[in-house]
Amino acid sequence: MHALVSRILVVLVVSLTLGGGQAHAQSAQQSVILTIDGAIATRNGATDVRFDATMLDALPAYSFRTWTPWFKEAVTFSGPRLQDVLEAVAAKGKTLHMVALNDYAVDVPFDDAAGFGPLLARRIDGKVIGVREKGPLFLVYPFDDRPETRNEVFYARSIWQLTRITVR
Ligand SMILES: Nc1nc2c(c(=O)[nH]1)N[C@H]1C(S)=C(S)[C@@H](COP(=O)(O)O)O[C@H]1N2
Ligand SMILES: [Mo]
Repeated sequence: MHALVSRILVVLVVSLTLGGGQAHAQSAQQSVILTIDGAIATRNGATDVRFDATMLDALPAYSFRTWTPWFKEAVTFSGPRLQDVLEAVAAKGKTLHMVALNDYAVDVPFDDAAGFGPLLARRIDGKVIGVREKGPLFLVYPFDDRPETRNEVFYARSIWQLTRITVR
């Protein structure tokens, strides 16, 4: 089994095992950051996978520093790669329908994950991104390293306050 898949499975099994009591289940419920549903093969809910901070932080962390349209200066984004999150849930599809807390939604081509290496950034300059500052997750492309992403198409895909991905 792929190392990453087995790693996330361990985290899923541990969170399911610990989730026995109702109080525990409730607190786990509150800490859900990202829900993924649709064409996935690994689940920890009936039809979806719910990631909390521990599960996201169990994935390999990547970071890059880049200019973006949203900040005056270059900042360092860090978090798991979109590609690794998709691999962890054994996602297969063509389109990622992404929905934000503010109801903004955008369709991101599945192949962007491997093609450009965007992050599901959870931190900016080392600090967890609050909901008021585009958190808890912000899909960001490495704009400085990949000039072909420096345009409106990719800015529109750069969804912040990301809360749900449906794999289609
Ligand atoms: N959550 C969320 N992400 C979003 C948006 C939004 O409204 N909400 N707007 C998108 C669009 S259409 C673009 S072009 C870029 C830039 O948005 P801004 O110029 O309003 O900052 O962010 C993208 N990400
Ligand atoms: Mo836009």
